[in-house]
Amino acid sequence: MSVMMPWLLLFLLLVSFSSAAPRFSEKDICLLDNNKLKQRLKQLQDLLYLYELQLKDILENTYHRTKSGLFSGNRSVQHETLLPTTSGNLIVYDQDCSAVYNRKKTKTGYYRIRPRADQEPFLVYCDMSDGGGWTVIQRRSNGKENFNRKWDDYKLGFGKFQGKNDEYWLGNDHIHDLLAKGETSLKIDLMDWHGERRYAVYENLQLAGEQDNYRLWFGTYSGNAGDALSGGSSFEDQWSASHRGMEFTTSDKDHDRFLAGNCALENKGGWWFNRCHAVNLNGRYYRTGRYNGSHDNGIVWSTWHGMWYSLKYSAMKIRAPFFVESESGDGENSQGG
Ligand SMILES: [Ca+2]
Repeated sequence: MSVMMPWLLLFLLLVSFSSAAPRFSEKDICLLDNNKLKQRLKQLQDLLYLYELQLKDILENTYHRTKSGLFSGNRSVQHETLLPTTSGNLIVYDQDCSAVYNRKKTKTGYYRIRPRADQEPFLVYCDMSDGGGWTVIQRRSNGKENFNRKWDDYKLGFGKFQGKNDEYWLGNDHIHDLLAKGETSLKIDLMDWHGERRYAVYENLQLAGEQDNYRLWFGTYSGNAGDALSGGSSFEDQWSASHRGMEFTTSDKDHDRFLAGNCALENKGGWWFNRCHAVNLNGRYYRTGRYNGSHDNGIVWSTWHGMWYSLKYSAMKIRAPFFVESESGDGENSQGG
């Protein structure tokens, strides 16, 4: 009997397996494999695109060429030029809000950060809720700030940096420097005029330098606001409205794909316009949700409320992906007023 028992067990195991196995037909397995391959292909295409952008950036961006060390034989000389030139300034600034958070400064508010040692520090709003460590690069909340501005304003940043509801654009140069630190996720918090909230997360946000007109790149979407940055659900929408790979356009510098005009002029703010958009968080601030006009120029997130609804609140915030533990937070809890 003692020899028979293991065989009996094995037999029972085999029977239970064989009865469970037919749940997946060969066709199902094929479909699963096919889906996995498609996902992998998409990831590889995204990567290829990213590397092409980076290569373009390296080849065209003289800053990289002179300072990266990749193209320089003498690394020690390059290193010396990046050291502080004055010994009097002993204040060490954090590179971003994650660094602030990691130093146990976990109160939401304004902090001075310095992503690049060779540039001056600047104020930014650190959202320490929602997991903490978020650097806020854009906020709309009350319509007090004029976002219909030109290239240099969007390049350097504008708005107020005092109250928790103050509206601002951090500046394309600052955003570019922050993103150059490494892989970064973008989270966008949205609220409509009924107080309902939605969010969108994009992995691997990238912004080229000014030489490439701050061209935008981003990876996989997750969230409950819909993947509007990719242009919407139909291929036609994506072709004309996706913001992936678009350059930044303002009323005075047109880099959009709309040949007959300037999307920033029509839509009252600088953005990564295509021809023209499915998202425009820098549009005109309407004090009601639904709006009319000759152009769909409100604060738009098309996959949630469509093109003719202007949101009450938006905040764009960035953080290293390893910080992202939960995507279910309702984000910034500020109210428009
Ligand atoms: Ca144009």
